[in-house]
Amino acid sequence: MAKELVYGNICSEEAIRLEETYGAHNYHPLPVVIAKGKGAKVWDPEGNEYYDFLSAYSAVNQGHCHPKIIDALIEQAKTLTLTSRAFFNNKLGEYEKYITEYFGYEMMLPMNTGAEAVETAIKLSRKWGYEIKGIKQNEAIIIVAENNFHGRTLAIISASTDPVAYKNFGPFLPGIIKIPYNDPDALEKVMNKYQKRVCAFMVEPIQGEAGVNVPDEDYLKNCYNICRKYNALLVADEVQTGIARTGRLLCSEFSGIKPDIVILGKAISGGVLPVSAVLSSREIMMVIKPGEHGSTFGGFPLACAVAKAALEIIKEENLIEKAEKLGIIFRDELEKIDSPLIEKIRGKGLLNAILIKPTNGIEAWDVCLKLKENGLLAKPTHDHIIRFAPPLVITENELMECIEIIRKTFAEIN
Ligand code: IF1
Repeated sequence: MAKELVYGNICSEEAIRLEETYGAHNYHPLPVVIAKGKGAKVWDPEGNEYYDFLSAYSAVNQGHCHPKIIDALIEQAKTLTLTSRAFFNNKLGEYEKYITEYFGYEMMLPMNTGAEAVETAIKLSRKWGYEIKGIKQNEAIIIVAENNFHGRTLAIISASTDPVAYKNFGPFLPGIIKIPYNDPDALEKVMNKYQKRVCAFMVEPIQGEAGVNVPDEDYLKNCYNICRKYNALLVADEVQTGIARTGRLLCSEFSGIKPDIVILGKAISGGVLPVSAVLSSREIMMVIKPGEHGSTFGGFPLACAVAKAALEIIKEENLIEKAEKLGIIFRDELEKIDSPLIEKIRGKGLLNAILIKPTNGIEAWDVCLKLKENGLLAKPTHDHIIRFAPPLVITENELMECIEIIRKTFAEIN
């Protein structure tokens, strides 16, 4: 007998049936239905409570439905939502000034999804290559790292080494070279060979989808120096690692370098609206002239109000320091769990993962199902890796409660 409804008017079973009947099967969700979110917690329609350890892939760093962001959304929505860029408006310039000063860059280009911002960074890098570096027309090369994840558009999957992301979607974009991640020598070799044609090296400071793949401490700095040596741009995709997630405002700060171009998304809006941004110097950004790039909603007033509130929260609630402090506690406590299923624990700040060693037919998916039963939502990436990324607003007490849930789950599932 299904439990009575607490949130909304559709029960879990019906919600799943409707998605499976009418929606594309482009995901394989964990069998849980979320009807309400607040802070680090979510609830299903029957009122069962879970800790959210995915945070919509690091888009909800500020916690679900943060009141300050929701108030900003409602206030602005009553006044003006969208003008398009055919006209000026009274919110975009103020936001552009705020976000460029916030991250320490001269200019920004506002987009909506992370993938659109990545596409923007690719176009910007190529145009900079032709017009500033002097690369021959249609010869520009962008270097990327194997096992990357930058989004789902055709240009971006042309850079992917994951057959699940690119199979049967060809033909692909030319001018992309893939090299091993965390291997500066591989970058040096390709840069040297194609030095007149390379416009950029685009890389995630930590590879999220690849399973929270943390490179050597000096990796990004070495890549930065190689880019300087060959007059190419270092483009950091911080869509997932940015906005305090790893214990710094930007993960690239750990390397002590400032990427030439930074790509932001997800938690810029605290998960309330799709908001993304590309940040760079004036010299780079000004290669794009009126009419050469844009989007209907890019930088719309509603997004400006929401993003400004979401970024203010990061500082007001000290979420950078919190992510670093709680991340250390989280990894230390996970290391104490004695289970044949746990092969490795890795991460930075509150972006962490457990590499599962399939044992007695038990896999990461089974662990996630048991975690769900015990009140914590996490999902495997690449079969055997469970990513743990709670909202950064999680309290230390809540985190300790979650560590107990994880400990209990591994004890039960062996
Ligand atoms: C899916 C993955 C994460 C990203 C980085 C750009 C984008 C993403 C580093 C594009 C988006 C999302 C997309 C979502 C699942 C999730 C994901 F598993 F796909 F790879 F987080 F790891 N750069 N990542 O992580 O941003 O266009 O989605 O706004 O596509 O399944 P987007």
